[in-house]
Amino acid sequence: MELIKYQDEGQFSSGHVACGGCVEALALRVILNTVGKDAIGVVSPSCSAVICGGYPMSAVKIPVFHTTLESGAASASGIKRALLAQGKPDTTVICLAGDGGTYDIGLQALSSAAERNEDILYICFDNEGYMNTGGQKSSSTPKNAVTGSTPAGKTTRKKNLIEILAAHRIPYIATVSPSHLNDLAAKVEKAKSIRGTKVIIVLVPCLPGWGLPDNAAVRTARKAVESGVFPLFEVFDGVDYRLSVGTRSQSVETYLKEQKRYRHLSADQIAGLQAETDAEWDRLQARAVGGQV
Ligand SMILES: Cc1ncc(C[n+]2csc(CCOP(=O)(O)OP(=O)(O)O)c2C)c(N)n1
Ligand code: SF4
Ligand SMILES: [Mg+2]
Repeated sequence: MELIKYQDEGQFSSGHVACGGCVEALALRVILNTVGKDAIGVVSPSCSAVICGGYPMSAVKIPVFHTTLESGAASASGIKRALLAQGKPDTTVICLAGDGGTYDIGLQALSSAAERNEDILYICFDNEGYMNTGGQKSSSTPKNAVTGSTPAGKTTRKKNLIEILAAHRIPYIATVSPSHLNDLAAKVEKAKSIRGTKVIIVLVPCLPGWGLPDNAAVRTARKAVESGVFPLFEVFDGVDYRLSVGTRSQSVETYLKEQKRYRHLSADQIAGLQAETDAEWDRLQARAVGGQV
């Protein structure tokens, strides 16, 4: 049981229109309260755009610029440079985008911003699919998962975005989970104090997209971390890997079994996913120093 050390500054209001039980809203609430009042949001078309809402009904207390799916990091770069020109270097420019807007359609803009080391905080809410348009696959969708556009299960692996970003040698990359909110808040706080491009990937078990009951998202996120399917770690300057949770305590099958997107899996397929997770875990262990959140 984790006691959440958390001060709500009122940066996120009730009455937003996320699905009841959505942990993207929970994570966004903690992120925005940690970032504080001196911030501007840049929001790509995604569930976070739906959650933030449109003027004058926004659920978030910071000004928000709704951008296109391709251009989140480019818009944020422009806003940050305008703030610098106005003599306001301390305002945090925070991108809120989905995995489709990050791994796929916005990747070129993100890569360019990372190459320029723009001073932005980029949050990717990774629900492993194009969810607010009905649940199509993205390049973040994991192997074997059923989506609206992969009805027999996706045949290819989840794109390793962290290694792509690490190759840009940006100062900070981290994975976080709504099951580990103290770790999430600490990483957002750390990112805020670093100049340059920071990217945080938030795992978001999506209730309709993954086929989960309304009360299962935090539990599923915790299983993702504890099985090693979604390890929590940080990468400094693209080379220095640090594990936030250095052990595994659950099987991959335990993580898969509550999700309807995996209910068609054979024992061989489950064993294959366990073997792939083990291999990735060993690779991460080999390059990281680790601990316990
Ligand atoms: C170039 C482009 N293609 C398609 C769309 C339609 N569209 C709007 S939101 C969205 C889904 C985005 O998925 P993701 O970024 O993963 O966010 P999620 O909805 O899962 O939170 C799509 C396809 C668009 N706005 N722009
Ligand atoms: S579709 Fe998924 S990510 Fe989007 S609001 Fe609903 S539960 Fe949250
Ligand atoms: Mg998505």
